Amino acid sequence: MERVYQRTFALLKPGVLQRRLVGTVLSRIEAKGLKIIGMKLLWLTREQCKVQYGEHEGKYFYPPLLEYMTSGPVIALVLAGYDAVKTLRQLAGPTDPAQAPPGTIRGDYGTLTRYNIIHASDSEESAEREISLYFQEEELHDWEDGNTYWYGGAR
Ligand code: 3AN
Repeated sequence: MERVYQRTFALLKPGVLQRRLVGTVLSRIEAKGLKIIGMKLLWLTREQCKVQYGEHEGKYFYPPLLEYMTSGPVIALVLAGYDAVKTLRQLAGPTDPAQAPPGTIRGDYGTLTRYNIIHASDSEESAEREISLYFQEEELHDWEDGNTYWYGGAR
């Protein structure tokens, strides 16, 4: 199947900052070969959070999800690479960290679903929608360096 050079979106959740794991999680993302093309420290408002997680409104975990996601700052990331959406979802692991295998970010650093470390977009459409919630296009900077070869060649 042809690989698609694409962007994806991630949020490192408040617990990642509070546990001083930002560098650790970023290292995992970088080591995989995904390219950071946008990054921001944000403290989400309830309104932003409702837009982010609107599809879950009405579910039992929705109110605590909003509570948690607005409890402290998050890191918003735009990542680029071949099959970036799938690659990041695989690296993040399943939603429930107890089911996430060791070697995945959720499997290695999380225990509870509510505090599952990272949000990763589930499709290219969601990624583009989520990117536009937090970033202007001028704030994103794609780039190439000598390592591009190892991650699929030039775009
Ligand atoms: P994912 O983040 O793996 O795409 P979603 O979209 O089903 O999973 O859930 C969004 C977020 O809602 C999760 N990252 C998690 O924080 C929270 N969540 C989902 N399911 C549960 C649950 N059963 N209990 C508590 N929180 C949940």
